[in-house]
Amino acid sequence: MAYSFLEDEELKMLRDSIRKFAKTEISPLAAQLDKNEEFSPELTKKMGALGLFGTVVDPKYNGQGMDYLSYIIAVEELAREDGSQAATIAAHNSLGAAPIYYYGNEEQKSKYLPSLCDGTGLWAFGLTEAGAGSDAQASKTTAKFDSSSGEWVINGSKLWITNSACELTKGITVQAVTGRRPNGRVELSCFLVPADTKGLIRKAMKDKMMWRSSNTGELYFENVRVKQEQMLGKQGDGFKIMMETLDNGRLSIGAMGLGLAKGALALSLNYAKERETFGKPLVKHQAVAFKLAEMATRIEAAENLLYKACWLKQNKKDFQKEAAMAKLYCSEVAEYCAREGQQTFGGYGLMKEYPIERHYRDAALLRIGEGTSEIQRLVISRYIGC
Ligand code: COS
Repeated sequence: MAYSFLEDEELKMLRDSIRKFAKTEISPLAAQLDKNEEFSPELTKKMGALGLFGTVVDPKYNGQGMDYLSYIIAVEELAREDGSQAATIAAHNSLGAAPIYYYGNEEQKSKYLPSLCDGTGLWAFGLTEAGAGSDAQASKTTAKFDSSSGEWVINGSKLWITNSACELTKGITVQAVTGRRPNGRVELSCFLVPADTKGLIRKAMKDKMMWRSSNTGELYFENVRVKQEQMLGKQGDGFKIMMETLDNGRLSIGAMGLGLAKGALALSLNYAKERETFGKPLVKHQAVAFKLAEMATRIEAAENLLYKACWLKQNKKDFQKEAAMAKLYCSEVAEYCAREGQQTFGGYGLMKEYPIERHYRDAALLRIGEGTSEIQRLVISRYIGC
């Protein structure tokens, strides 16, 4: 099958509608929310009303039934304006709803998905811990089976969990150690833990440099009891579920990088056309024009890589290597474009009044979150046979 991901009319319409929404609804609020480090439930619900929750989930569970590239383009368009809002949507879809959709049994899907697709509630992905970031198997959170009650009892903590500690949080998928495998390594399993479960303490983390209006939580599990039917997948499937979820998640982080880069280029181009130095617009100085040309070229390469990875996923082909490459490269292009864009703005680019300053800070997360650039290189190196 030849591959093509050139945009058809439907994708163009989707892109235009999300761009319009981002410009009219997100852009006017972004600087203030960032300054106040404030998560906006109202804005989040508006994104839900637009159909950005449960994007690729089957309509039979209330989802939007979009294809993967459509979802990725939606995230990209949000990120052009604001990384925080894009993060809320990317985390909810790729990390929140997706594991339930892909690994849940029929009962779990029918129970949880409809309310995660209707635009009112968020679900989070509880993998990272204070001592388990890149080394995701180093989890210390445990789930012990209590045979007298037939329940699992979870103890431990999680850190940097997007969408986990706000009023819209409905629950969290939690990875916990449930035993030892015959090969001596830890056995990890996943549990669906509703936000109001007794013993679960959720706190919003503050003083972030970036994504300041997305919600990031730290979670404490103090004898949190869950029933067997809240286990996602089989006992011992937890790490595989988490890793495969991250394979998909890398596409949406790639989209955030691509969108941020495109936003930075658009801002810089506009500014360079308006601002004059030495008697002519900046854009007519070769030093600036070449900078913009380099940004545009890297964006084109990033877009091709990301959309190809989406096409592979959509067509049920191996996409994991390309997803890691797209996440790595789009993050680097985002950071490059934010920095060069800021350079184009000169002193103004250092002021919060100009969105390029926020893009510059937001770009930093992309090479760290959902697998650092070093982890992406590790994953890619394994795929190419190192
Ligand atoms: N899909 C399915 N299974 C996978 C997988 C994937 N992408 N990656 C690993 N696995 C499986 C392996 O097949 C192996 O299974 P067996 O033990 O049954 O053979 C098991 O998981 C362990 O794999 P491995 O030994 O390769 O794991 P490592 O501890 O070396 O870790 C990396 C692999 C580094 C790739 C993983 O820990 C990782 O992705 N870390 C980054 C985590 C991350 O992104 N954190 C940020 C989260 S923010 S939301």
